[in-house]
Amino acid sequence: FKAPVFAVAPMIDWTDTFCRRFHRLLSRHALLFTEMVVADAIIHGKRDKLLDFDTSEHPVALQLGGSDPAKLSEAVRIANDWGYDEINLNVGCPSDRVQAGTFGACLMREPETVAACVKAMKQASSVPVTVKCRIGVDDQEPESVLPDFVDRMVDAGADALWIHARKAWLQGLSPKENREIPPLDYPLVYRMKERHPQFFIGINGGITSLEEASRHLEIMDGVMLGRAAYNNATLLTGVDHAIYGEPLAAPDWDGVRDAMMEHAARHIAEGGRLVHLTRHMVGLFQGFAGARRFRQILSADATRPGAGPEIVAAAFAAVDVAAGPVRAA
Ligand code: FMN
Repeated sequence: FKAPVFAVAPMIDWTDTFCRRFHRLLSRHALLFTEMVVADAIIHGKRDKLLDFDTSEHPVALQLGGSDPAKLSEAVRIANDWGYDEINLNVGCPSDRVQAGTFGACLMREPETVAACVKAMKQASSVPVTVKCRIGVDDQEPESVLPDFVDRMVDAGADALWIHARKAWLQGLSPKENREIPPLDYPLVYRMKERHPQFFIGINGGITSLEEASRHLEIMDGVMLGRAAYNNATLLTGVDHAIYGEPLAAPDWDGVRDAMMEHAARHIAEGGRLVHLTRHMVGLFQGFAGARRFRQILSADATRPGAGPEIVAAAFAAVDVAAGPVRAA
């Protein structure tokens, strides 16, 4: 597991295959996470619909939800055939739906269960197994529970840990509030890296720019951006240079447009709708002249029944891409 890694976070309803195809056109190297997929759904549900992705998406990490080692191991065994680059266990998401199955962030209270899950997943997996967690939940004391949690993940053989640097409050806060209200504690996450110099640890939560990301990478092995990467996807066009040291190059916007039109044509031919792809593109070009028109075309014209790939061309044509951003995003 080689540092540095820049990851786009797992986000339910957002980081589906169409979002990831789009993000991949903006960065060749960023690690892209799926939405969380529940182990039971893979075992009993429509596997193709849950697991299919486009080969262009690599490197892509599948995030699983679950707390039963046997089920997680079976889900991993099934998912092996799809060729994901990494399997990740969700120990950070506080949504009600997730709590009902006792998984997600509430597992911060059951580190021995998480360790058993990781061991079982490692045995079943042909690729690295990683964990995404919080620094604690509810009245837990992060200073004491997080070091213990990290130690157990290392002992269990996890290949990496992604830490969302804030607590989750399982009672009283909505999932959205749980991404905003509990304060961020980056220094605590930095100390986990000091404690385990040989173990890959990535940091997540509230990072909004590549400058901030680079600063975290002076200490951490990886940075993971969620909302900023999604809402301001233009940011991803700087990742290959700023994080992976590739030569500085202007984004190939014509290439992005053409590839999205191809993805759209294929998806529509298979019975899908244009909006499944374009809904993820609305936040592109923040700060560019014409961004407003771009947004309007994608949120109105692209949603009409029968809308075709030419709408994508029209949206791009509304933007002065050559001038680049003319005001702060
Ligand atoms: N975290 C998960 O581990 N699994 C999920 O499926 C998941 N779904 C999310 C859906 C949305 C719409 C958002 C905004 C966040 C979600 N998260 C999920 C949390 C993000 O992965 C990330 O930890 C959080 O947004 C903090 O990072 P950020 O400040 O860069 O956005």
